[in-house]
Amino acid sequence: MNEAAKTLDGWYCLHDFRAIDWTTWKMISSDEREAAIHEFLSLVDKWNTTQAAEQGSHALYTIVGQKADFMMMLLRPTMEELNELENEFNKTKLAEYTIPTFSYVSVVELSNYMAGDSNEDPYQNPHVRSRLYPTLPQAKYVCFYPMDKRRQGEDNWYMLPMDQRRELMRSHGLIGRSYAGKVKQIITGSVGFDDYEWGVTLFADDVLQFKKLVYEMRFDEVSARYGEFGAFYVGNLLPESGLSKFLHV
Ligand code: 76R
Repeated sequence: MNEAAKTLDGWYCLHDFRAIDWTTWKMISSDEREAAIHEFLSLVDKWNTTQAAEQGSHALYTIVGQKADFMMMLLRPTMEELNELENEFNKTKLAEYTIPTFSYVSVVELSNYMAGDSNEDPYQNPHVRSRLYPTLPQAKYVCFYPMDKRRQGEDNWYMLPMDQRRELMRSHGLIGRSYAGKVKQIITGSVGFDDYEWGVTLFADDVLQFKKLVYEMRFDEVSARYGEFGAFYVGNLLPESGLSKFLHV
């Protein structure tokens, strides 16, 4: 019997990480820099219009550490639109001074481990819709990492029967819920899209809550036995009003 968890899939998601080539950015005139910032702000303005029409969402964060300088997280109804967005950015003046360091392609995902029995169409449920098509919060901090569920010897998530996975996910969900109001998580599925199976994006106003939550989950069987993790990125909210300062040299 095929016991794959059923998923509900929402907006497509691109996490686009860039470093800034500060050396060449400093070499151009301040007028050119102003024009590049202005052009980028007009692009963000277009994203704001899309977001206000609930046809997508976006978030900008500066990244701490050498893995990147900033991240654009973009959500759109189709893969084509995501692709257009990244190309549009790549054609801007600012992009000439950025170096792509990492990207992640996925789709907002809810799985049915915790779902109750119901005959209603989940895609019509307003609560489900708000999670599949979320407006990203303007939280002060973001944490992103890709992850897999292990498939190794005795520890093979994909060989476990549905009932057992559901039980394990219940305990996972309980830990998660104890962070309600402190950490908001968006799970995006990326099997067939990118190198890991999921992207985990966490938002919080207290950055320490990321460490506490991820640490606590490490002791839970789902993560302790079955979790495999990629690189972690942590960053600070980059509001539009802060862009000029961030790019000021
Ligand atoms: O969707 C739900 O809220 C129901 C319960 C739930 C599911 C099905 C849930 C709750 N998660 C689910 C699925 Mn989760 N989650 C992670 C990580 O660092 C680690 O150890 C793991 C990374 C965190 C921090 C986290 C947080 N979750 C998943 C899946 C898909 C699994 C699959 O399909 O096999 C992954 C990969 C994953 C990973 N999870 C929660 C949280 C939090 C904070 C919650 C509570 C959400 C809430 O109740 O509001």
